[in-house]
Amino acid sequence: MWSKPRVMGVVNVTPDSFSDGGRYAHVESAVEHGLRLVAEGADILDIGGESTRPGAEPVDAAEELTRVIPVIMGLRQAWDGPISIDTLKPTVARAAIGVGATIWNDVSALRGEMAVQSALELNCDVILMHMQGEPRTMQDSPVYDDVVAEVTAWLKGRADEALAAGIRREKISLDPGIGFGKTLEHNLALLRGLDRIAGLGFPVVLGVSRKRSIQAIDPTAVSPDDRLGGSLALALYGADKGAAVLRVHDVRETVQALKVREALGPGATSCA
Ligand code: HH2
Repeated sequence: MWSKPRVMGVVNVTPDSFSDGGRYAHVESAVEHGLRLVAEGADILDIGGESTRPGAEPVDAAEELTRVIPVIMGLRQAWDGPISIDTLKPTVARAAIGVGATIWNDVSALRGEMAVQSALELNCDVILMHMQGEPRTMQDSPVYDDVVAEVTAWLKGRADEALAAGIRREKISLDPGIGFGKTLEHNLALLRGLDRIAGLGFPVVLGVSRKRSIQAIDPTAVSPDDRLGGSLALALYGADKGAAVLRVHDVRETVQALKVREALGPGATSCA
C-alpha cells in the first residue's frame, strides 16, 4: 500500500500529559505551539484538555472547557485548517465544534452517554479509537486471544453503530489505539496488522508518537523526549501499512521523514 499520510500535530493543554504535560498549559503558549506545528507542516491540529495516559485522573467538563476552548478560538483566528478536539465528553466536543473544531477525536469511540447522537447532530468528522478498559487501569493486565482480529472486529462494530445512527461513512476514521490497554506485543501485532484495519475501508489514524512501547524496545529511552527515533520508525512503518493520518508530537521531523520516503518511492521502507 503506498500513500502519503496526513500529519496531525498534538497540542495538549494539560498539566499532566505523558510527553508534553505542562509545556503548553496556557492559552498563549498552546496557540503559539499549534501555529508552530502548522508552520512545520501539520495538516491537522489535535487539541486535548484531558490526559488519557495510563493512570491519568479524569478532569471535569468545566475545567476541560476552560483549557481547550480559548486555544481553539485563538488558533481559528490565525488558521483555517482542520482542528480536532480530543475529548471523551459530548459537552466538550459540542463547545469545541461550536468555536471552529471540525473533528471529534474520541478515544472511547463514541461509547459515552449520548455520544453517537451528539456526533450525528454536530455533523462533524469522528475518529473512533479502540481502548480496552479505561485510562486509569487500562495497562494493568490487558488480555486478547488475537489482538488484530479482536480490535478490527471491535472497530467495525463501532463504525457500524455510527453508520446505523445516521453518521455518514465519509465522516468516520478508525484508530487501533496504540498503548490503550495493550502490551508491547499487542502494539507490535497491531502495527503489523494495520493493513487489515485499513481494509475495513475507513481512513486509519495512528498514534505512536513518543509512546512507552518505544522505551520497552529501547530501555534507555526513559524520557518521552528521547523517543524520536522510535517514533519516526513506527510512523514510517504505519504509513507503509496504510495509515491515512499520523498523530505526532514531532511534526517537523515526521514531515521530513515522509518527504524522504516519498522521494525514494514505493518500497522505500517496505515492511509488507
Ligand atoms: N493517543 C493519545 C491521546 N489521544 N487519540 C487518538 N486518536 N489516537 C491516539 O493514539 C491517541 C489519542 C495519547 O497521547 P498524548 O495526547 O500525547 O498524551 P496524553 O493522553 O497523556 O495527553
